[in-house]
Amino acid sequence: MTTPTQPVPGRRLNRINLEPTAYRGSKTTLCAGCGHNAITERIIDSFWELGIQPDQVLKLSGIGCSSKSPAYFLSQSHGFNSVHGRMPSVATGAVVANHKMLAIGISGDGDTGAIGIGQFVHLMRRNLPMVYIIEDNGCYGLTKGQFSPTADLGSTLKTGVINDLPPIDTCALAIELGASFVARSFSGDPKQLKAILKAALSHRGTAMIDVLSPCVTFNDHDGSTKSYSYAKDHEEPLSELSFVPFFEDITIDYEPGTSTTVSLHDGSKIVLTKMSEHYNPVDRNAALRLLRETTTRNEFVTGILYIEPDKPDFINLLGLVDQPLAQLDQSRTRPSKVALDEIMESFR
Ligand SMILES: Cc1ncc(C[n+]2csc(CCOP(=O)(O)OP(=O)(O)O)c2C)c(N)n1
Ligand code: SF4
Ligand SMILES: [Mg+2]
Repeated sequence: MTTPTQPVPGRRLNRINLEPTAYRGSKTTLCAGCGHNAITERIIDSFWELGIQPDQVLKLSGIGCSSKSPAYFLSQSHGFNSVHGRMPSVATGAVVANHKMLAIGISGDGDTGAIGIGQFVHLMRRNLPMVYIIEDNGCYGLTKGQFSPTADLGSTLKTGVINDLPPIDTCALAIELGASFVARSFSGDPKQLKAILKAALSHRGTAMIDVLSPCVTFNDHDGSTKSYSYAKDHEEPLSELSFVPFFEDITIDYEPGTSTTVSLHDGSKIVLTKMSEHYNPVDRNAALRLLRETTTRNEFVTGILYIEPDKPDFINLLGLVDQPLAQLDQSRTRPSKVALDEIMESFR
């Protein structure tokens, strides 16, 4: 267990008496200015502010610059850097083995949308309780900037090569497949990203967040739709988003009739104010329609696009006992000789 620091005047401690440094990892080796580093900072802030015990966290990833990120946060958590595109199956095994752990997976648009698309699809439809972040830069940063499947039609590489394939919208795909929390954000929008991350960490089910995260080395030029300037000019926040954790009693001011509150299973609340007219975040068809309409207008819509707080997660669906499988005695996980003999007998 991470040892709490003794309260010292002037030190910032969270509700479990840990300083922000207890949530940091090793020093980043990514390029200065890479969007992935900004996401790492917001992850550290969110875990610290929520007061999550670091050794109760599983960090998972695939391969890519993005997938290196778990090394840069929560050094006292459990981590597994899997094979390219195969993080969902490792996450599924780990969460089924111990559903008391809080799992967070970091992937890239290549790791998820190309080699890992098959695994992503099944993760979304299973509603495995975990936070799944795509650090989306529209390219394969680690292998020197080739187009990824989220690159927009007509966008260009630095060399001038034009992308002639349509993109995969990972948010639309996740909603279609049954993910119970789907959001989009931008690494350059720290306030919104932190609110979304905290809500995702408090949600029970798959929380999929696609975060536009510019690659400053290979994909931050005119002609890219995943650059800082393009994102700043085209971002359309769906609402103003506040997150109220279950352990805080905060009142949020808003004009009557202009807000929607979504309650999560642990008693935390997401308060969405200044919503786009008629938008209802619990309406799946509305979310898909919104994505289609805004994409057609070349808008990059951000916020919590869809949430279904009460959808049964994979652990409920499997009917697992409360005690983690990994901690059960063999007498409860292995059929006895008598039971096996009975089964064999039944095949005669
Ligand atoms: C099985 C396998 N195929 C291909 C590669 C080469 N490879 C490494 S990272 C990567 C793409 C990474 O792109 P993305 O997931 O978008 O991450 P980014 O680096 O952009 O953050 C590829 C194709 C690999 N490591 N393993
Ligand atoms: S190559 Fe691109 S994605 Fe990779 S660390 Fe550098 S800026 Fe980030
Ligand atoms: Mg990428």
